Amino acid sequence: MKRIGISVALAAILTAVIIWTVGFSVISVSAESVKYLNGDANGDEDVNIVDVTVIQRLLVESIPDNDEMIRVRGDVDKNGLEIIDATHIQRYLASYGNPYQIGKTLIYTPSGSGDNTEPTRGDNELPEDIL
Ligand SMILES: [Ca+2]
Ligand SMILES: [Ca+2]
Repeated sequence: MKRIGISVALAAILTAVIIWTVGFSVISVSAESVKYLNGDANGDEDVNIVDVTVIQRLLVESIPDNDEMIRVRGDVDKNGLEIIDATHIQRYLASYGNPYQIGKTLIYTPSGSGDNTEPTRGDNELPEDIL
């Protein structure tokens, strides 16, 4: 009878450790995910001409991107930050269409395992309506 009691106690302790570990992992993963507005390069929760300027300045290395989030938020077509991303934002601001979900809330997960909604069109490919 004493052995059964010890086994039950060990099982309870093991279960508690597993629950604590799994719970901690879930908290860690969710803490890494970041919501952002696609195209909001400076992270002020608005997409406007300042974001175009921030992208241009980052590309000529006149401002730093310490946490790499300017590149994430400004890369509207999700193929790396390039000057065409600034152009896409300018076109969005001028109401020439929005094929890259600019202004939509997306989720960035640094590991790449989460929902990094990818409105990808292709490498530097312009929307057909401007070609
Ligand atoms: Ca902004
Ligand atoms: Ca891009």
